[in-house]
Amino acid sequence: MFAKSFPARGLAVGDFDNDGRVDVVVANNGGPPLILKNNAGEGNHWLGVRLEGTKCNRDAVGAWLSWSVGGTKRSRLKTGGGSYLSSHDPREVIGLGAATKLDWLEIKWPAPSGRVERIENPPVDRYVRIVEGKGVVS
Ligand SMILES: [Ca+2]
Repeated sequence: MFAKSFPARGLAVGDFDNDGRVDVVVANNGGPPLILKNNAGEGNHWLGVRLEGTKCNRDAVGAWLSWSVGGTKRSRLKTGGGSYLSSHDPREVIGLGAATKLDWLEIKWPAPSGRVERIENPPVDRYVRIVEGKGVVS
């Protein structure tokens, strides 16, 4: 809850300082944006991924990301946005908490591809670029 009200019209999330903690920007009608820097979870581990489709759409919107940390599996749908006139950071951040290792990461690329790629022991605490059909390229 905020101490004051804002004429907010759109919200986008993204890691604008590349520290692996996802920040928030709120667009305000007729005023400056509100920027909320995420200071939580310092010292936790993470992996940031930039998906690049070749057969599917280039931003891989609609891809399913699944991963395992310490044997616990989670998954998430990659979206392009969801708020008024806003689009999110195209990168996804996978939080690992105190874990220092990601067991694996699996990407199910959206139609018309449908390809499933599994990356064993991906790097952590950095951003990587994953190209459809080529795995981690940088
Ligand atoms: Ca951040």
